[in-house]
Amino acid sequence: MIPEFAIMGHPNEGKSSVLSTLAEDDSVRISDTPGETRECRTFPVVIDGREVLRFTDTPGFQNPARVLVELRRMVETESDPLAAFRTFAQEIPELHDDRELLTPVSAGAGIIYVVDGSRPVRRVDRTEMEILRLTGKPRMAIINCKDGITEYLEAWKLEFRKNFNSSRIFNAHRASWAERISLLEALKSIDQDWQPVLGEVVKAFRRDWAERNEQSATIIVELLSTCLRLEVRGELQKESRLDAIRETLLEKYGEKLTAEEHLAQSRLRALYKHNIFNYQLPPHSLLHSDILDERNWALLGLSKSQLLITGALGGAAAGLGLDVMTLGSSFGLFATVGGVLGGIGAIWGGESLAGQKKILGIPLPSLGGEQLQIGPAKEINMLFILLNRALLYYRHIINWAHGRRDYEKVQKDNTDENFTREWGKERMIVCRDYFAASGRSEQELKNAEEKLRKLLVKVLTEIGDQ
Ligand SMILES: Nc1nc2c(ncn2[C@@H]2O[C@H](COP(=O)(O)OP(=O)(O)OP(=O)(O)O)[C@@H](O)[C@H]2O)c(=O)[nH]1
Ligand SMILES: [Mg+2]
Repeated sequence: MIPEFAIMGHPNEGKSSVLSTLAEDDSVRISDTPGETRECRTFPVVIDGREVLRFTDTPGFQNPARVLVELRRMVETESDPLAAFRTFAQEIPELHDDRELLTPVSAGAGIIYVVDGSRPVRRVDRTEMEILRLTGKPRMAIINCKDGITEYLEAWKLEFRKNFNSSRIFNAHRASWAERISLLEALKSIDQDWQPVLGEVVKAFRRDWAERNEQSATIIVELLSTCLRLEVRGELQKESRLDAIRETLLEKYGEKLTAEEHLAQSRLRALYKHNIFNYQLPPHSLLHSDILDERNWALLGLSKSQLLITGALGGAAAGLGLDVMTLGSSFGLFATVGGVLGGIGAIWGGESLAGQKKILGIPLPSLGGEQLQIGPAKEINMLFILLNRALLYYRHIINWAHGRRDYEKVQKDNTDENFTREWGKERMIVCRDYFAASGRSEQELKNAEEKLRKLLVKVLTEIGDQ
């Protein structure tokens, strides 16, 4: 048996939004015009190619007062009052829509009743709740506080206690993965007969999520490996203007990094079923900035002690000096490349540049013959910039509810965070070994990649549970 729940309620309360978020389906039609949903439509939840659960979207009640009168009458006289009501309503045009919306329940679906809890309880709500109680089906009420106003919550809860087996607060726009799972867990309790099968559904959801985290970790490691090995070269002519070449090369390098990042982001989006997804990241997000933007390096890079753990200060300290770093200088690839090439530029008046392969222990850009090269990255901070950006994106994606469509209104609800800054020695060593392995044998690299991947699965799980 595949459990089915009909999402019911008054028009425009957020029924379709709740469904979209619960089923992770962004094809559900949502709009601020009451009456957007005109017919019942079922959305299956498919895991591993198998349908495990169904949600049915329904139109809002049109004529609840009349429905209640008729249904009460039928409860007195009929063994299957819902079926009797449907037969009766067939001949009455004004009950047509209400007849429609009761179809799934009449066929055995459980009820999820959605109200916008940011407004007071009205008489019509009591009428609707009474109708649902009379159906005798397992039912749960969901308070979807559209405007975040909570002063009416207690009054709603009081009503719900009378009419429902269980009630929950669930916001269609902000519900995270953890809240979705917790809602499904709660559904188990509304009917004993459903417990075993819903228990299996919850297990399937958890397995599926764990599997997606495995795949996300793979996507991120692939992104890192590609980006860290990335190289761009430019010809250096005697008459070349070094600063111009520097700019061009950096630009190319930055573009390639961005292209790889976008590719990984679109793979992550697909994995979390964001198909029509074109949401903009919060306007202030660092993800809008270029990977080589100095802000990134300051905010998403390593702390000083972490740099020490990873040995990244080895060459750099000599050149830049610790004091520069403690001043908060955005030490990293961009600054170094700028600095190094600035330095070369200064002596580019006829002097040979051959032999200037390493400056500050960082062979980028190195000068091989007539070529200038950026990459592969030799600065471990690069790994952390890319990683933190990937984790930021991951967090945006998993917490972006499918029912949320107000892309343009995205405010500061996601703060940028340096996920790795608090990482201790053990995790830093995994990263350092991975970074160092890129110059070693294929096998060593594979092993190090796998260790990092395993670490990332843990990290992603932590982010999801927050
Ligand atoms: N701010 C905010 N708006 C919400 C939330 N849930 C729904 N809305 C908005 O409320 C409006 C109605 O949402 P729908 O999900 O279409 O409501 P419905 O109950 O399915 O409406 P009908 O199909 O017309 O009965 C849309 O503009 C939604 O974006 C929420 O949690 N927060
Ligand atoms: Mg709707």
